[in-house]
Parts: sequence; C-alpha cells; structure tokens
Amino acid sequence: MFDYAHPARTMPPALPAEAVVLTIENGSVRRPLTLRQLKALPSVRYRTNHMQLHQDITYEGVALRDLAILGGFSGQNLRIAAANGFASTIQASDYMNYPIMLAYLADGKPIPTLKKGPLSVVLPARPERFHTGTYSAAWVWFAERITPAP
Ligand SMILES: Nc1nc2c(c(=O)[nH]1)N[C@H]1C(S)=C(S)[C@@H](COP(=O)(O)O)O[C@H]1N2
Ligand SMILES: [Mo]
Repeated sequence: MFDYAHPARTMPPALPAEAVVLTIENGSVRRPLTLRQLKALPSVRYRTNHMQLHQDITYEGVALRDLAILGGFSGQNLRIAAANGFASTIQASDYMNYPIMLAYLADGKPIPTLKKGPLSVVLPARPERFHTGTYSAAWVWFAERITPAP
C-alpha cells in the first residue's frame, strides 16, 4: 500500500478519474478530457454485437457527434487514433446520422484492456453495414485522440 508518511517519494498515482484519457484536437485547439469530464458529457447507451469480440454487449459512452461538436469540427470526417499507433477515419455521414460512440462502460463496468478498453469506438446494431468488413477498421480500441480527418 501507499506510505502517506513520505508523500514526496510515495505519492499514489493520480486517480483514474483525474487522468487525461482522451484528447480532442483541432488545429491549434487542444482539449484534453479526464474520465470524469468524459462521463459528465451527455451519454448514449445501446446493445450491439462487438465486431471483433463477437459478443452482444450493452455499451455506454459519448456519441462521436457530441465529441466533434466539442472539438468544433462537427460534420467533418473524423480521425480517431489509438494508443498502439493505429488510426482510422470515421465518415461524417455515419457519425452524424447514427449514434457511433466512444464507449467507456461495457455492461455497466469499465472496459478492461482484454475487452478493448478503456475507451473503444462502438457502432450500433443497425445499419447492418456497420458489422461488415468495410467497417472493421472503424471499431477502434484503445482510442485516445480525435481530430478532424486531414
Ligand atoms: N487500437 C486498434 N484498433 C483496431 C485495430 C488496431 O490495430 N488497433 N485494427 C482495426 C482493424 S483494421 C481491424 S480489421 C480490427 C481487427 O480486430 P481483431 O484483430 O480483433 O480481429 O480492429 C480494428 N481496430
Ligand atoms: Mo482491418
């Protein structure tokens, strides 16, 4: 456990809720968000079959539409980058018309790394094309950065 008698040497790590988990960037404007700030935004929740996990899971998170509004690039294609260097483009026509989300809860619990968390892009059950090969790259796990697509 942590030894609070020696705070300078043994400070516990920042509470997870206070760590920056997502950065929204648009040109020179940079908006880092902690988990607490992300969870304070309007949320969406729905059940869908995760394309790579092949499991029906109820996800909760923030609609990409709302994150794009926050970044000031609503209506533009998005680039979502992940902690492992992967990045993918999400079409504006998809995220503006359907509640594609950045999920932080799966079946009511934080999403473990093995389930592609802590932040994972999730697409709704319909339209069906969201669950076909064309869209497999849209299911970005370990997401950490959102920008307008170049
Ligand atoms: N973070 C992250 N998410 C990712 C990827 C990746 O490499 N890293 N690959 C994408 C692509 S191109 C595909 S096809 C699927 C692959 O998922 P799987 O390896 O679990 O089958 O995840 C998508 N999400
Ligand atoms: Mo892929």
